[in-house]
Amino acid sequence: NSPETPHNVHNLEKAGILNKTKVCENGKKVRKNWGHTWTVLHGGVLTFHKDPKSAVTGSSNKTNQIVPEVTVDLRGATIGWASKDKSSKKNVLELKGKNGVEFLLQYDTESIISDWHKALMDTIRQLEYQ
Ligand code: I3S
Repeated sequence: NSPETPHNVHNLEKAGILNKTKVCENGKKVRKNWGHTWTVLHGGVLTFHKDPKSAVTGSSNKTNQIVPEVTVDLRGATIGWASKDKSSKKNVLELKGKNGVEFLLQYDTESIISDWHKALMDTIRQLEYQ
């Protein structure tokens, strides 16, 4: 983070495992590929990491398997509960980035996904005022 990043953005940080799939890229629908992803919210950016199980690695060192895969700039992004037609799963969030990228984020435990919803909403809102 640059020194001029407001303090309130630094505070809005979160990390955890989420079930996620991309559904759109450059505004075009792509095939779903659900997977559990180590997800980090930091400094107004959401980063998804490669699923350790699917990461290609010649090493048994687990730390080598945590590889950033996708970042979503939350500036100008939208977050909300996905409508029922988007997925048969429960507790599904829809994250739309400004560049036509769209993800579904899901977790069976409602409190966990609700916390992500709040954190993402707050971050997106804070970024509007910068
Ligand atoms: O929106 P869809 O096409 O019903 O999504 C399902 C498919 O992606 C399916 O895989 P196939 O592409 O092999 O059919 C997945 O296994 C399902 O999980 C997807 O639906 P849900 O409702 O789970 O998002």
